Amino acid sequence: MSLAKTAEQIRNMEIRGAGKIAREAAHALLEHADSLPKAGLSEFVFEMNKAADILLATRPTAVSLPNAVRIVLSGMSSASTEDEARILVKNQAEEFIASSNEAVKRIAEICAARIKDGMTVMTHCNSKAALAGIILAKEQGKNISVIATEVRPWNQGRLTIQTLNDHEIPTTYIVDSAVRTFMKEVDLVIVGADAVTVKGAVVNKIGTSQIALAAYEARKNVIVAAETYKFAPKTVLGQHIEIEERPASEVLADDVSAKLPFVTVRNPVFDVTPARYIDVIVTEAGAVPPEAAYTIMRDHLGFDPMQEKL
Ligand code: RUB
Repeated sequence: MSLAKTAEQIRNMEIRGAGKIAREAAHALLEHADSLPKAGLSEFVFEMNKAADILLATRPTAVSLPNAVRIVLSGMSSASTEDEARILVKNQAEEFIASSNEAVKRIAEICAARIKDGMTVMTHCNSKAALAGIILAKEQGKNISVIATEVRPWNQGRLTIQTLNDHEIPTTYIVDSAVRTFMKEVDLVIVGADAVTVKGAVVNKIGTSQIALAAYEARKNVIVAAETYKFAPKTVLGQHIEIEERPASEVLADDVSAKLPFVTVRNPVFDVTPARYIDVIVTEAGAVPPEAAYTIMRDHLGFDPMQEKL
């Protein structure tokens, strides 16, 4: 598949979920590096940076995307030949994809250890990392059940209940606005992340912060399953995570909106859950308190704020 096609699929959400977006972007860069005709090192670097920009322009919120692009292309311009740069990029892409898949497995083990026999887990949206932990707990023989939300307007909850059903996990499917009503039946909330800021705030699918508030009120723990490449170093430099706002037509059809000239539809697709509502963030490097976000960026993303351009 061409890089432009991958970018299009990320934009239109055929490829979605922060981890998958990162792995597919790495794969697209690998294939792109392979497909470029021999034209010298500087031309190769120019073309790869152009490709990176195309991928980065697709969706603004999931920081896994810029982190993956940076990891895959790092050191490319310091290579001595075009061949060396090409091999470097391809190797780094393969390593990133493999380590991303391994990270999800490790996160699943840690999350599963937190899921005890008899628990009811609430999850929101469709997070591979969060689901991997729930599925593993079931495979370990624990008698668990799940409450999964619908996730308006894209209904990612349908994907989640399909997966849970495939694994024969008893699941209750609820509309997003029923979260607080059902919180008393919940023992643990597990969600994924699109970005974690230096303050330990978690950016995830819209509605996550309401679930976290309801869980806090009911004294239920919220666990975030997030690979280390979901942490956003740019927040150390004072930048904010941009919250993607998608077309109004995803919420209300254009012909309906057209008849309601005084109504404006807003469709932000992520929200921010402050650190105080989160128990732990489970990464492949272990479960850490949200307050440890900076340490994760420094130790696992090789981020040195003194070396970064503002
Ligand atoms: C997906 C979403 C997921 C995170 C984590 O939003 O919010 O919870 O991306 O997913 P969208 P994963 O459907 O808009 O991409 O754990 O699979 O990386």
